Formats: sequence, structure tokens, C-alpha cells
Amino acid sequence: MDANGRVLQELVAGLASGDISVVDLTQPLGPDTPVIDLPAIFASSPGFSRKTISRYDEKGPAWYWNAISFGEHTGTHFDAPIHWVTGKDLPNNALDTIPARKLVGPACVVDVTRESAENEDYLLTRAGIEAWEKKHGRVPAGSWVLLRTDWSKRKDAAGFLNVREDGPHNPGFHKDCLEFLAHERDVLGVGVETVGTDAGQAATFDPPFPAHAIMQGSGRFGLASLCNLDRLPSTGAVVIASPLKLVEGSGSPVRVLALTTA
Ligand code: 23J
Ligand code: MN
Repeated sequence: MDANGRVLQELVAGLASGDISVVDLTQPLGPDTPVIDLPAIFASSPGFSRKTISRYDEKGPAWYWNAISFGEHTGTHFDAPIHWVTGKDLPNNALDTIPARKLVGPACVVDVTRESAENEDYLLTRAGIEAWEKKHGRVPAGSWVLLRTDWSKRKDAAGFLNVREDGPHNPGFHKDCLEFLAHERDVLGVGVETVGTDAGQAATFDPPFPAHAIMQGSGRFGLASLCNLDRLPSTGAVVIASPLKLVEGSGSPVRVLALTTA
């Protein structure tokens, strides 16, 4: 066996011994899964729903199965470049054409729990990422940047969506940070614990929804409604985020797994 074969053998041995663990970054997907609240002038997304086809009954005596339906951007989900108008003409921009190679990559976890607790509209800036790099090293090309806010610990939908008279409030990224990650670090994309990759107040930003406009506009991805980021090291974890291969899909619910030795 060659050295590359041994890497995979060591991976399997590490999983068997528990030296490598699999952390599930996915929220349960069901009728109670919260859905993003857009300004009323825009169409809203349906949440998750389910109809039983049969359940060991006259409609299917030995089998149980359901028909499910949901908006593509429901629960823990993946944003493809075609989701945003800025990414609409890019090559391989939909779920059925994104190369499989891009569905696996290293993670950089940026902990802004303290800042987000103090200010629910906190935005990670370019300076914030540069401070993270001083401690943890340069953000590698092809990596996910995951924003740890502990927002996933808000278990009730109202607290999670945090909508007030002036719209939703939750932390996110400043446009300068997104430009830096896209064009100076060539990241795979950004992931968050909140309902979408953009900050709650991002409809009012210039450009509106900068995380979508800049990430999807440069062929990059998004992951929303992640959890268990508190179980990942700042660097070293490997993320597998593989959405459904929907023809011309703009996004889909996704089971996100992280391999870690921490
Ligand atoms: C459509 C419009 C605005 C936003 C979103 C979708 C999402 O967050 C999403 O799930 O992609 S902000
Ligand atoms: Mn989305």
C-alpha cells in the first residue's frame, strides 16, 4: 500500500479507536424547524411538511414511508451560487453541477460568542478575521469559515429568529470581511448557526444581504442553521457538507458532519 492508501487506513483506524470523532453539525429537520422571515413585500418560504404514504397499514402492510416537502432553504442547509442573482451565470453554480470535491474541506472556526452575547447585531469584520489569523494562522484556500455565535442554543423559534418591529436581529459578517474571505483567502464558503448566512438586519445593508451577494456571487457556498460548533477546534476539523443533487437546485437541507481529533 502506498502513502496515500495509508492516510485512508489511518482515518479508518482513528474512527474505530475514537481518536477521530464525527461531530454532527446538523439540526433536526421537522415541522417545528424555523424558517427565515423576509420583509413582507417578498414571497416567503414554506417550512417542512410531511404526509404519510403508508405505515404498516392497508396502504402498505409491511412498510412505512412519507412524502416530504419544504423550501430549499429550510433548516440546516446549503446555499449554492445560483441562489443569488450575483451567481446566476457562473459555471457549475447549481447543486447538480457543483464538483463533489468541493463538498469536503477544512474548517476555520471563529468564536464570536462573547461579541454576539453583547450585541445581537454583531458583524465580524476584516480586522476580526485578521486577529483570528494572528492566533491560528492563515485561513487556507478551500476552507469553510464557520462563525460560532452559540445562536443554535436558542431552542425556541421566537428567540432563534429574534424578529422585532424592525425585522430580525442576529449576528453575521461585515461586507469587508466577506470580500476579504472571497478574494484574498479563496474560501469554500461561510457557515453560521443562524437561520441564514446574512445578519438579521442585512436587508438594510449596502449591498443588501452581502453574505449572499458576495459569497454566491464569487462561486462560493453557504451553510446555515449549523449547531455543535462549540465542539470543534479553531482549526483542524474536516467538514463534509453534501446537499441533495437537485437539478438546478439553489440549495437543500444537508447533513453536515465534521471529523475532528479534538
Ligand atoms: C432569500 C432571501 C434572503 C435571504 C435568504 C434567502 C437566506 O438566508 C437563505 O436561506 O438563503 S437572507
Ligand atoms: Mn439559504
